[in-house]
Amino acid sequence: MNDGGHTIVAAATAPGKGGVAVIRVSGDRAASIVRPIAGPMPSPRRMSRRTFLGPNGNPVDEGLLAYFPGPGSFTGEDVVELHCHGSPIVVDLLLEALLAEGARLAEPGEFSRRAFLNDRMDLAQAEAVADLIDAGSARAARAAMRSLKGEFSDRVHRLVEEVISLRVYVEAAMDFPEEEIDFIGDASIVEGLDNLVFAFESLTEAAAQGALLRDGISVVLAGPPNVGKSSLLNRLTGQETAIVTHLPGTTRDVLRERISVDGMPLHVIDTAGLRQPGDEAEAEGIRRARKEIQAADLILLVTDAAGPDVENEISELKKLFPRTVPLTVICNKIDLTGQRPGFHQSADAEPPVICLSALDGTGVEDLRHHLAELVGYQPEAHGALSARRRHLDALARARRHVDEGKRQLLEFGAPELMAEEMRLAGACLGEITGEFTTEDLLGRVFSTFCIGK
Ligand SMILES: Nc1nc2c(ncn2[C@@H]2O[C@H](COP(=O)(O)OP(=O)(O)OP(=O)(O)O)[C@@H](O)[C@H]2O)c(=O)[nH]1
Ligand SMILES: [Mg+2]
Repeated sequence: MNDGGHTIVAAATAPGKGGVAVIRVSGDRAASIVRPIAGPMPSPRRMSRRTFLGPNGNPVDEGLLAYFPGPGSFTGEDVVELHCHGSPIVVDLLLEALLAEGARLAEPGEFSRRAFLNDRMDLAQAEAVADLIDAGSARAARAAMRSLKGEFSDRVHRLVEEVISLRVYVEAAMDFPEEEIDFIGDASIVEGLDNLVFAFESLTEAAAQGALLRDGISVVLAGPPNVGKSSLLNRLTGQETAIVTHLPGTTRDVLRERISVDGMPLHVIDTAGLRQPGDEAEAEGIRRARKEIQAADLILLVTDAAGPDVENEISELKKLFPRTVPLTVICNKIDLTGQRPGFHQSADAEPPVICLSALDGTGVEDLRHHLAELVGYQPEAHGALSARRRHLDALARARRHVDEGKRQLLEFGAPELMAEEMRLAGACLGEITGEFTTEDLLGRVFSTFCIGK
């Protein structure tokens, strides 16, 4: 895909009918490709009214033409935009005409990829454009906007500078071995390392909030049949999404619904009750349920408060769940038992329990709070930065190198190893902004974008 020489074209607006559609052309030949269709270029960044010609030279629409010469354009190349009426037919005809003049259809994310390769924005900013478009809430959009403006990248750069300056300081000292240097007693280095760790923590916190706002978490409702899993799904979504009956084994297909807890997206997944299956369809349902359980961020093990031997049931089912996934027990149907609704934590090693009634809704609010708290979501916090798991992963790896470097220097008195760890930390941070990238990483990032972005 690295044929920067090609001029690319795509509709920048969503497919379908609308008032206006925008076709974007980018590349060295943008102006000459558009000229036969819409005439000579207007003055830069000025709209000019034109008749657009289709593939056979017949007029297909009246619209506006805009010209953004590189390198000051979105992609850094010459960009031309045709604003036509939002008719899928008109858009197709104009695309066909532009392709016939020698443009190539853009791949997903190719405009943004060119913007990145031409230094118009870094990788985290390019991702923030996609996040702004995909934002599921006003808060997620604000977080994306902050990252788009470069707030996230700036903070990553500041970390990189800190890492470099500590490394340079230590390396400079190593160049004068005759002067015995006491790193441990050196207040500026100890303070520098402490500040760095603090900066990592605060940036990770802001990025983690952003990643939660963007991706949310997936919560699987699992448990024996007839305990009220589907009823709880319906209660959470406020709709009759799932079929509920008094018969055990009602749910077979996996049902997914997206809800929001104070702006954080939750993907709630209802599954078949776990038991010895009665028929083939149920067996398949249970197999799918187990697959969802393996992939969950959080499992809600739903139980029937009025059922016999609940304790035993819980301990049997727990064996099926992956140990790494957090588990909360839902004690449902308390309208039948009169138990106190809300959060109960028995012993430390035991999973927390939320008592509720999916039937009348008592205790469901406690469950919402619990979910937000469990993942550390702070609805009131300001300053979330749109971020992805990729960023959190790079931050965590960089942080580990910093911790290790600190240990090497202060515990083992090994400045050269500390310098090396700092170099590695810097490389991890560079992955976020795209200073250190591989073709593979770029492919993964931009292929998730849509065409025309
Ligand atoms: N009293 C009472 N009944 C409930 C409650 N929640 C669910 N039920 C009833 O329990 C029965 C089973 O509910 P479902 O939601 O279908 O249970 P499920 O766990 O999805 O069952 P399967 O899909 O068969 O695994 C239905 O008759 C519900 O009306 C509750 O909180 N209180
Ligand atoms: Mg069900």
